[in-house]
Amino acid sequence: MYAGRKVSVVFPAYNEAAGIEAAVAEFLGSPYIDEVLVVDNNSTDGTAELAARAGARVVKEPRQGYGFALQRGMREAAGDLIILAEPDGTFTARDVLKLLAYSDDFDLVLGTRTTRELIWREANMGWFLRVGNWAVAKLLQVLFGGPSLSDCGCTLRLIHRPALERLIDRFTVGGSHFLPEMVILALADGLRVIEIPVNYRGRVGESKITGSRLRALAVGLRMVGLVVAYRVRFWVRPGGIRRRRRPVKSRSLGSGI
Ligand SMILES: Nc1nc2c(ncn2[C@@H]2O[C@H](COP(=O)(O)OP(=O)(O)OP(=O)(O)O)[C@@H](O)[C@H]2O)c(=O)[nH]1
Ligand SMILES: [Mg+2]
Repeated sequence: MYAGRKVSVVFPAYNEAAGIEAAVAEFLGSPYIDEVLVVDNNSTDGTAELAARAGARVVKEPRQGYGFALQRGMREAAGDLIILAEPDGTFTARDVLKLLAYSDDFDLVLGTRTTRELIWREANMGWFLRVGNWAVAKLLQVLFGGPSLSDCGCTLRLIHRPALERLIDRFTVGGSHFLPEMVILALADGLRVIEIPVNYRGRVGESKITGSRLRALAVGLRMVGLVVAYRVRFWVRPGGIRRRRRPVKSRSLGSGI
């Protein structure tokens, strides 16, 4: 619980047996976190069983894809505050408190992994990924009038449930380029968005998305395509952009929004 609100953590998981137990234990060990929800995305290595044994609630998402897994987790999470993370050891449960602190004033709190001082030596965040993530984030920031953004691909983020309910039926991306869509729709809806630095550690287990430069580049290009396509769509149909910035607080669930 945080400020009287229930906190859920969502882990999308595809063959994460190597790190899932430790990740579930680490996040459940946080005094602020009420549930850890693991979305098992057709794992064949026993991820689901290990997660359940470690104390997570496990749901299965049959549609393969990072975006599908996250969307399923956001639908199933019971919390008033929903935190997306990964069960591969890259994010620390300690940083949850940073997200929570900013949730007092913002509807969507994004982590950024591009702060050099917080990138651990073993982390997969060399110059190519850092600059690539930064460049796509800046494009999104400029085209959608966002706050300062420096990372388009950080799973670690927090959203208030009422804010999520405004967005959840509008997500279209089931693949690895899902994250910017969440930010675009939030900004277009007038939600208050902020980005804060978080730790980024080395990964446990095998990388699925940004392990190879070629795969990372492909995801990055799809993100650019998504950002540009949304911008064009909103130019053609300007009603899609609301300029108001006002908080959507969990407590107002069911009243007023
Ligand atoms: N790529 C991929 N990831 C999935 C899928 N379903 C769930 N995931 C999870 O999504 C998260 C992101 O994938 P990662 O392989 O960690 O990709 P990344 O974070 O960009 O890069 P590294 O952590 O350096 O490997 C992990 O927790 C995966 O287990 C899927 O279908 N494809
Ligand atoms: Mg990862």
